[in-house]
Amino acid sequence: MSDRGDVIIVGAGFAGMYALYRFRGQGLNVIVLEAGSDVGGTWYWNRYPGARCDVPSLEYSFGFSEELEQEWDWPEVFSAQPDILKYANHVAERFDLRRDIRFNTRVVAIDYLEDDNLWRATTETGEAVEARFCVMATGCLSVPNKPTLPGADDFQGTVLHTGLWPKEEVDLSGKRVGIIGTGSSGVQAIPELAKQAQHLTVFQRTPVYTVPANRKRMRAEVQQEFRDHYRAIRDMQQHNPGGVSNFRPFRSVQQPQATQTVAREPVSFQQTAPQSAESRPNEIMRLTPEERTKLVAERGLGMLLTFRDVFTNAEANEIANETYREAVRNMIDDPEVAERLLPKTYGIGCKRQVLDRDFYDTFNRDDVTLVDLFETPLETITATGIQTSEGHHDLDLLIYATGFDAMTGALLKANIRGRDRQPLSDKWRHGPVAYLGLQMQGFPNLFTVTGPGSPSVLCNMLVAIEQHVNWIGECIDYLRDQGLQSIEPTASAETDWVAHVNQVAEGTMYTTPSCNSWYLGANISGKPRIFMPYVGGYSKYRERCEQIVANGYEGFTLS
Ligand code: N01
Repeated sequence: MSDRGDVIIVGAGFAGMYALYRFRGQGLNVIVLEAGSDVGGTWYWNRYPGARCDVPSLEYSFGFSEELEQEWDWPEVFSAQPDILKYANHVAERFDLRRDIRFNTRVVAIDYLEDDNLWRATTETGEAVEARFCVMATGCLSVPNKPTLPGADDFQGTVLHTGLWPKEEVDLSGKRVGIIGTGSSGVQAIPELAKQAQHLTVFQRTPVYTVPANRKRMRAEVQQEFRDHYRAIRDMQQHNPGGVSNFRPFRSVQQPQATQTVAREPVSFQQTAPQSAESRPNEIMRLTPEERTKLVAERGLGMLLTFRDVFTNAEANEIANETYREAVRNMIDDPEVAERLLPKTYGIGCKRQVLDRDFYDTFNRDDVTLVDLFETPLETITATGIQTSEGHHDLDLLIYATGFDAMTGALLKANIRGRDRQPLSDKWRHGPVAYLGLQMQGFPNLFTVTGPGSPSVLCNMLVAIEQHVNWIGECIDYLRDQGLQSIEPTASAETDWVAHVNQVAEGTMYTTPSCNSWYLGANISGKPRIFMPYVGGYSKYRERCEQIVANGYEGFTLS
């Protein structure tokens, strides 16, 4: 006997939480299934030391409740994981969300019951839940990637993954710690691990471009100014390609230039365009080598991201890359270590921008060793550490900071079967095919929040989530009002959208042949190489979604 609701939501991260709140408010009976023991999604699982967000917290927050906006205090400009998880918990309590969430409930299959036009979700304990609608709120970076390395099972020490970090305190004192991976997770964790461990060995494959993160405490005046302008700020987010307002407090900032530490210029991934034409020429090509070096020395590596041509012109990009490398050489005491840390095989802008706190300084510590896995490849993991071609590294604890099966991983892992029992894995064998990143043909009434082909990870996630959930909520209301039973895209709308997603990504730094990023699925062996998020910009995308609705759900079949 199955439980029956109107909507099944899979996942209780920010997407699932807002979807529950929104759909419940529409009078729907909602059942949320969550594998973790509590809310928070990515912020529930990624508890590794140093984890924090790369979008300012006043913007990376829900906009659906004015009361919530007014009552929540953020301690830092870019919050750390514990503070974001506190916020998620607060939202769950404030809106009494937990009563409709089944925790510790992992979904292992999702089947379309064609005769009844229902979706059935089956959990690993055999429990089944049925509903007319199914909303996958499973996140873009929620399935950790743990590469199969030779000898991995032999290791006798503790093994951890940054994306599955334990809730209990991990005591690193007196321990020899190894970490594999230098993406965003590794770069954030490394300085913190180095402070706690007896010795840290970093196993690096591809070096990273990373710029200093904003590390400012939140000032009450700035927070108040945001609160006073929140409606306008939310509106500005809707008109920005990255879903951020870039609102600059003016009342609360008395002497902006004089009070800032210029070498620690705040940089978020959306800030890739110059702020002011006079102070920052928007073409790096127009600066002399001396001017470039001076700019970076005085104002930090993040300045390289403010030149527009760095992202549009290969020559300008290489100038920025070389300026970056020169700056890193100056930061690292040991020239051999410096050389290993320099990215040389791809350019700035190909991957998700990494932000750090003291990443390079960490490699000047005596208790930190950098191992270059290209120079001295990993031969095997042993009972006591890692054997490379150059020697054995003794370890008590090994951390994988090896990323995620991004965008499609969680959807495919859920074993979704649509009409005629077609598995989603079959439909997506050459890469994800979806209309607007919201729905797939052959999977009626199943929606994906921030699915492949939508701005998702290239946008402030909270803004992207709210837009998708609102769209789905309105769609369900529309179907009910019209006495309709189902919605799904037409095959041609879906194909055209995928072609458009590919076309806008073409010619950008994201898709250059030298670029191997998780955006392209290049971090997972055998995954089709397709640029998965929509790079055309959030505001344009939102307008398109609205237009499609205004045109009577253009490209969808309603029945
Ligand atoms: O994962 P990654 P991540 N042997 O895929 C290495 C978000 N996030 O978890 O490049 C050795 O970027 C791999 O090396 P290579 C953010 O969107 C955000 O760090 O494949 N090494 C690479 O160095 C981010 O982009 C925040 O050669 C292996 C690393 O592991 C996304 O999550 C913080 C290997 C993986 O880097 C993913 O970041 C954290 C192998 N077999 C995460 N396999 C913030 O908000 C992989 N690697 C700031």
